[in-house]
Amino acid sequence: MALKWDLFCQVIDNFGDVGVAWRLASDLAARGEHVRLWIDDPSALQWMAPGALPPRLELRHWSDSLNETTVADVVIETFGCDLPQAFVARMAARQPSPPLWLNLEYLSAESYVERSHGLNSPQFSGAGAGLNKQFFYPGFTPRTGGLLREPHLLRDLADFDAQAWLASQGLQRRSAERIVSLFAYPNPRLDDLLQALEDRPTLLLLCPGDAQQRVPELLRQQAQTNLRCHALPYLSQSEFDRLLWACDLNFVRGEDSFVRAQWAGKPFVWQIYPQADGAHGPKLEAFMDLWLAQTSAEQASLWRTLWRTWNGLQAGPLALPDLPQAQNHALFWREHLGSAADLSSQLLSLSRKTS
Ligand code: TRH
Repeated sequence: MALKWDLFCQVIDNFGDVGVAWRLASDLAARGEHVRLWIDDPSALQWMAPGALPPRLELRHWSDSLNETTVADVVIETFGCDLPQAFVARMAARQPSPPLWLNLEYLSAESYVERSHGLNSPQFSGAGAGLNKQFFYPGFTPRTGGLLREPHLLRDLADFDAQAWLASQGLQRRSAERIVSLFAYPNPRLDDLLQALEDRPTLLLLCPGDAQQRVPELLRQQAQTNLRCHALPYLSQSEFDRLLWACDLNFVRGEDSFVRAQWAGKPFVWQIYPQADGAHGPKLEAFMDLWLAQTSAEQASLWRTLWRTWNGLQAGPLALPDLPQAQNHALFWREHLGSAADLSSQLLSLSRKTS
């Protein structure tokens, strides 16, 4: 029987919070669950998820939760956002069967994730006294909560026609041209990346952001260039996925586009969300350890150097490794990830065990 879900999302900055929450909410709803998605700032959904809401998905403003009288079977707070106390009090009052309360954490390949996934945090005081909150960690290994992967994703990928999709965006690959997408935080190595891409004809597709201003300025200073640039508008999430599927190399950032680049099965470069305490360095290394474990030492070293350089964690030249070789690895990695249980399936089985 379908369950009811309350999914809370607080937008801290950028688009990752809302991007992950929307994907999860729509995946659960598409699988027959009833989902209320509570967001404090839904503005990005106008372009990320335009059109009518999918069946069984309700969108609510965070502040509406204060007046809400019902509490769903499962309550998920994303990324440790603290739930409104009035709502928590109603969760505690939902007796004899309080909701399954989960904190969906940030994605990381670090070893603490396997240790922390599923840990309980019994609430001894406050509005939620008597309740238990459980940590749910997404991840890349079987002892984690997995990654978001809609049931139709791999089928859609197999049926995808890159040329037709590019044409739908008014784009066409020229002969021998490489297509690269760029979704990035402001990056002092942008100029070096453009230099590295000069080695052959390249169509560079720029997502909204700092690079859309800077790349044309940087290229204007060159007499001749192999780069053809195109500024993209904000795409819907499903069109954004297709952008990644259509390119030969994707530069992505944050959390959600980082995962989608892996499903795209194309070589990619991850710009990790920088943290003031430097915690992003070990997080980047932990992912590279997993991802590059099955590649040759030479390939691994080239990709490590590129990723560290793009992330400002290593000085020196920024060079692109051989893409066809990396393409094989990207397909291998996607198949490897695809053999694990996806995040929504894991949530569904957890919710059935406990409700
Ligand atoms: O925007 P981000 O940098 O988000 C970040 C990270 O999630 C970070 O870990 C988190 O701490 C911080 O937010 C608060 O990158 P991310 O995670 O890739 O999210 C971008 C979302 O925007 C993703 O769902 C894809 C979507 N998107 C589109 O749908 N269309 C577009 O045209 C573009 C450029 C992005």
